[in-house]
Amino acid sequence: MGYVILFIGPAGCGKTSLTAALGSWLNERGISVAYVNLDAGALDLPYEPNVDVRRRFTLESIMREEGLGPNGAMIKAADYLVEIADELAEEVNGLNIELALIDTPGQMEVFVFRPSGPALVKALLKAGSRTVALNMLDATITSTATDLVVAALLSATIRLRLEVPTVPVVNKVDVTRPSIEREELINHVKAEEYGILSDFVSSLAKALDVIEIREPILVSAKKGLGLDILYDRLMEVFCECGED
Ligand SMILES: Nc1nc2c(ncn2[C@@H]2O[C@H](COP(=O)(O)OP(=O)(O)OP(=O)(O)O)[C@@H](O)[C@H]2O)c(=O)[nH]1
Ligand SMILES: [Mg+2]
Repeated sequence: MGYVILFIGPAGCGKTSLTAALGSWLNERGISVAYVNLDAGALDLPYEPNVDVRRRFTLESIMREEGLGPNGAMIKAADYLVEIADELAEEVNGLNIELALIDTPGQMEVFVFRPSGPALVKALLKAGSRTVALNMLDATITSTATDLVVAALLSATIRLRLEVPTVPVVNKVDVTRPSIEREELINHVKAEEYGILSDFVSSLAKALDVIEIREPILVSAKKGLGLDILYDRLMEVFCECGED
């Protein structure tokens, strides 16, 4: 049985960079990792993928062969992922490594809200892999308390769609660091928004406590910041999800 980390997040938040950065960090500490690329549109990757969806199809091949534009091809690629989910999961589970790092397609909504993400997770669990989803956000567009509540909400949404534990992560903190004092969060939210929306976001902040979505981990894939804290949190979550 292997451990699997899925890197999920909006376009450009740093999924590919963090996959590579965490992989190198783990390798330097003697932990063997495998890289899995699920992005059919990726060109150059900063890591050498052990499993790569592009060996089966690319966005370009789909566009050319099926006469589709980039958006149609992206959706098609996600749908093909459903068909090969079991094969990919077996391939990942067959690797002789401690951790598999799975870099997901650029557009998270295609992965999370269409059937491909849930199908892949189901296949990974069936193949015996213990799986955690890292849900990533970009610090440069996550600066307010309300943004952090939205981040936690997104984490809850991913957990509900994929049915695996999630760890919220804010990347690019070398550029800017959001303030995340938990006790202050609701007051911050109140200060940021007014009227109905304020009450709504405050209620969300409280509701998220109930399902124990925790504060995001602040990292920088570029500078290698926060990777030790991220690793500790991941290990905690892997232990917790192994208890049932
Ligand atoms: N400053 C800074 N830039 C970063 C960091 N991580 C990634 N980037 C930059 O953000 C851009 C996108 O990074 P990627 O790793 O390709 O992000 P991604 O989420 O894989 O992107 P898509 O797969 O295209 O959606 C690149 O220009 C990276 O150099 C970081 O920690 N700090
Ligand atoms: Mg990427």
